[in-house]
Amino acid sequence: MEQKKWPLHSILAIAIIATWLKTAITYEVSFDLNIENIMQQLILWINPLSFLLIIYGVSLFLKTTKARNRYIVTTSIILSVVLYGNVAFYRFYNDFVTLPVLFQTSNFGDLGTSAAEIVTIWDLLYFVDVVIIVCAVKWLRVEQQDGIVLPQVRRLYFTFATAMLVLNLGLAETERPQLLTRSFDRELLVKNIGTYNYHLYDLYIQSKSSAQRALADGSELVEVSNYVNASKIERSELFGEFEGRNVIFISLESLQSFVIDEQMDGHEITPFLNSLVGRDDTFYFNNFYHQTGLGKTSDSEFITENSLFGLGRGAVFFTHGGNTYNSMSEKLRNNGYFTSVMHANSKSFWNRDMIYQSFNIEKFYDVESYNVTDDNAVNWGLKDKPFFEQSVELMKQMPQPFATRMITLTNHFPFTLDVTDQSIPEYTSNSATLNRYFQTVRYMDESLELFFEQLKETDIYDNSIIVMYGDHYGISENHNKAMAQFLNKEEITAYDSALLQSVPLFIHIPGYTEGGVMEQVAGQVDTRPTVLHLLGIDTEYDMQMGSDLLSAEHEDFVIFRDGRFITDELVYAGEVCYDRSSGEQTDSALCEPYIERANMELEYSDKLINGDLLRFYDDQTGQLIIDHEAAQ
Ligand code: GP9
Ligand code: MN
Repeated sequence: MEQKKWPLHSILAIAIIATWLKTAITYEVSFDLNIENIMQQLILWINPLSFLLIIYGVSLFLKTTKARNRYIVTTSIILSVVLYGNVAFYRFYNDFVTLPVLFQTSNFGDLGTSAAEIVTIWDLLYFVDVVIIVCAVKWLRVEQQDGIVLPQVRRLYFTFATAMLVLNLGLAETERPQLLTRSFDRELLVKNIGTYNYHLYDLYIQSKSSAQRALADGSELVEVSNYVNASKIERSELFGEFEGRNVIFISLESLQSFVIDEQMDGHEITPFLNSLVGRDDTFYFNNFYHQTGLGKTSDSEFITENSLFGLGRGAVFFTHGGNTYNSMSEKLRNNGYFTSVMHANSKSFWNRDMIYQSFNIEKFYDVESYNVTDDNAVNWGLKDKPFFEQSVELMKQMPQPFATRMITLTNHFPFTLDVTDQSIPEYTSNSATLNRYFQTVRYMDESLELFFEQLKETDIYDNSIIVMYGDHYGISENHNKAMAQFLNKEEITAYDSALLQSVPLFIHIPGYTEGGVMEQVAGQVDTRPTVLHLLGIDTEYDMQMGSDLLSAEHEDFVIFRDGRFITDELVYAGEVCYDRSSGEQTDSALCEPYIERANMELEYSDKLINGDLLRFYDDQTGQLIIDHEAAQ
């Protein structure tokens, strides 16, 4: 009796389902993805599907059943290898592989020796779909139809596949707005678009930057270098005054200046920081601005490290993590400092683990270095108080002099806090975000006070400089109405918004007696030369955009990443030139020369990064390395 045959394209359907299920199960058992709600779970389950429909669907363009089956089997093998590669890599590094890492073979040195520990016989299960597909091809009796697949069938098929892709991206966008433009975390990407799509995305990002890099050569550096040299100013009189001191940078999450020395419904918001304002041992800069873009905290780190701007699109930490940089940490390291970053988050967030290698930072105290429990964590992770407490213990172990950057976390959107940690009530406005913000700011302020106290109990405090700065805005323009209410204004205009980008900068120098409130108009690019000079480290050959804030020649001019700027007399925002003191629109000719300079500076900074031009530069001698080979 003639056995009933399976319908046409059964092999395709089996392949899609088998690989889909295998991938979904792999997500569950092999990666630690922190799924927080049903929506995320749903996205995780559907995200392999759109990709698999498309990649296996290519078989529909082949003319014979044999060719189609061969293509499907080959594809399933390749996909299994990719997925398994990820699983093995994840076991070792707790991270997802990126193309640059794949080609940075030195990374795998450690991997080779412990390969035996990583691989087990059970890993063959990662290829189970291949086995199923091969068996189906071999033994299943499927309707055969050679020749081209009907265009209508193909059209229907790919319409469905595209719909799945759009559904996936749409859901991901609601769950994580700006996922692809900000590209902040590999884990989030994998969670939302899946491993396979993630690799395609990574491929796209990398090929774009490699192309720009490949086309660049040292001669492009000449123009940038001329500009940088022409902008150099004399260093401050305090140059070298604090040589040999440790330097502790503290990145104050989402802290804006508008809360400093202010009250909310009669409650002081930042009592501890306020106590430093105007003190002899502290420079407090009240006219200092963040210059970050989409890369938020990571941009602030980038700017502080390199005195260059982040990029206009995406996070430079992610897109150019493998570039050559002459970072501040590297400079400090060359001057005998032990360099580190302390931040209780996963190391791959913002691609930090990778770019810190490019910055030549010796040690990254990431979440693994901290004891995080349900009790001492809130919102994004370890609360600031235990973070500082544990960090002091780690600091005691550091060789001195050291330079470290501590990155706080509690005052992060959505600004949630345990009731027991709330020292002041919520504000009352139409923005729950702003209402809570004051409470988490206050918590951060208290944690800083605690940190200072604990540090004073060690020998570190007296021998350090503590530099604290707000990393970027915390309250976006979506909360303008509530902000206007808090600031007692009718409305928040483009002019106000620009000035609201001010973040505090404190340079606290125990034992110093001539500090005070500083009104220089400045930005995060200026931090590096200022601090290096205090420590007696020269910046003559630094290819960077900042200038010493304490120098008499410092110019009152700060450029934002989006082209806005502020001087002591002007504010340029929303393509309007404002008189700074009145807030009224003024003659645009006054802004013209600054607009030009702002654009030029941003463009030069972009050029350096996109072309990876610092590989053509010797920062010890200020010489350009035009010889290509030398710069590879
Ligand atoms: C994450 C922390 C916050 O590790 O630095 O990043 P953000 O969202 O502020 O850029
Ligand atoms: Mn931040």
